[in-house]
Amino acid sequence: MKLTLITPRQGTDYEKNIYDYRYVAKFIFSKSYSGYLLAIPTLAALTPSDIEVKVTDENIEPIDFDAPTDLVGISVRTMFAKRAYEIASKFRKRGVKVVLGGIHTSMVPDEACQYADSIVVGEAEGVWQELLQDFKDNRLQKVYKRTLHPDLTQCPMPNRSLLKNNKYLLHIVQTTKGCPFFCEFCSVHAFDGTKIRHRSLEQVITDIKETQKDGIMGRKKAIFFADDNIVADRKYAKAFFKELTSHGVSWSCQASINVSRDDEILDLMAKSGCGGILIGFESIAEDNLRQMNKKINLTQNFSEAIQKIHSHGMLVQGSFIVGHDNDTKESFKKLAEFINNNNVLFALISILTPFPGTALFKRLEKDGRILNTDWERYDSKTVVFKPKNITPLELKKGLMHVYREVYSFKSIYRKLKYFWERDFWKEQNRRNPIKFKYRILFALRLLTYLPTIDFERIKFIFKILPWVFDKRIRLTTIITLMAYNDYAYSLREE
Ligand code: B12
Repeated sequence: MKLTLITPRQGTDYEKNIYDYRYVAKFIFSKSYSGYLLAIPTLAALTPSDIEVKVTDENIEPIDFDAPTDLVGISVRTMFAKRAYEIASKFRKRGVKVVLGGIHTSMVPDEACQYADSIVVGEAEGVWQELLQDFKDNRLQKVYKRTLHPDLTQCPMPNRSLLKNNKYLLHIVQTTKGCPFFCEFCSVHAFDGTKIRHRSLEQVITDIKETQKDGIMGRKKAIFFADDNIVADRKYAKAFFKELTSHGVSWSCQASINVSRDDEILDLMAKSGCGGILIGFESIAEDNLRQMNKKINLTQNFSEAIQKIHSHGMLVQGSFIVGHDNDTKESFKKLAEFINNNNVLFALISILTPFPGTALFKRLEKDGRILNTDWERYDSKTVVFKPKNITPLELKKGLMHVYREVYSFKSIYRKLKYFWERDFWKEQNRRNPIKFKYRILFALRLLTYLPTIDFERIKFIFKILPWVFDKRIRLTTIITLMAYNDYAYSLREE
């Protein structure tokens, strides 16, 4: 039996997605993509060995719709649900049975059922083998749903051997699942549960060792931990970071803001190779935080938290949402100033998006404020609901304003200088030095960006050129920031 597992591409202008790093890869003439969906190697690992598995990620390769296959499994998130349904329809037309799974499928099962022969609601562990057996026995059910969340210590290690690993810049690993918070815009508590479940340290370390077998530009690949909050279970997290320290891994993660209260944990994170922590600040206005029920953020001074994390040698990647009910036209300027004044080098700004299954979706739907459910537009940079105090166009323009303010070359340079003056990347550069030949290549590549009429860019390139040969800077950081500048200016009003 042949099974094909598919990741659909992310929207039509998916190349202009701040998360996908194609922009960054382009700088080094690479076609690499950020990272795979962990669901795919997870499903591959759960599949019995007598089944031949093929994996296709449409973000890095086209789908062969004529390839021989008996069953297709597609992972679905809202922003690529439309494409997932198109793919499913094409295979079904050919008579191939299709199974859909993932967060979107689980939040709108009735919709997903229309496009599939079978769906999995929730996590696949514990139902996937049953589904495959039913398929073999020709009695595939329409819906498979597990009532209890799986014990992660009993789950197999993801099987990454089928992925085209050389096409990805990062590896994705997970240590825990679940989230005890009930933020209005998020569906994680409904999907993964509120109790933190974790894999055993042995499982995680074995998994990590496996990922360190391949590299990029002569280095081992960095890891992004797909936990919602890597420090949710502090005792476990500390034990894990201690264990990780001897493995020489570079990594980044998501964590809640209260991580900044614990110097011991920050120290362990930095020592074990953490270079950046993505924190969901969501809004700098208290009334917004209250409305979205993000209680944890109300207990902390954001500026102090950022400074504390920076003082441990880790960058804060700040995630902010615009379009809350208390946001006005003035909010965008304030947000851009906050990001710049606090030296948040990497800021991710999203338009509030009512993903299905969230309390936010229910509230806006009840109030007749959902403008459309064209899932392709649920990409966090398109307005899909009626904002309260501003128009949809003002919201989009506000997003563009913030991006352009924080990623203007002037402001990138100012922030880079701040970190350069403090020799911020000392430890990372010692651990992972950049070879001289790469510095030369980098300088030459920068020069190719000169024939442009963008004077800010020209000034920036001349100012940072000497830094390229300075050990205090990280070239990957410069590349990423230049890519983000491109992204900021690629945003359109509609
Ligand atoms: C890691 C992560 C990221 C990483 C991405 C890394 C990557 N390559 O995946 C980063 C930080 C870049 C990111 C960014 C964003 N993310 Co995100 N992210 C996550 C997170 C925390 C974990 C996902 C993960 O890897 N889980 C581990 C795997 C193993 O679990 P899984 O994918 O759910 O798969 C299981 C089941 O779903 C099922 N399954 C999945 N697929 C299939 C397929 C079949 C056939 C079957 C049978 C079963 C099945 O079985 C699997 C095993 O149990 C989730 C939250 C969460 N806890 O799920 C949010 C989440 C997926 N992200 C979300 C969002 C909104 C975003 C952003 C839009 C945020 C923003 N505002 O900018 C961006 C968009 C990026 C993009 N364009 O895709 C939402 C998506 C909501 C939705 N309805 O689609 C989630 C659910 C969080 C939330 N707030 O609700 N994200």
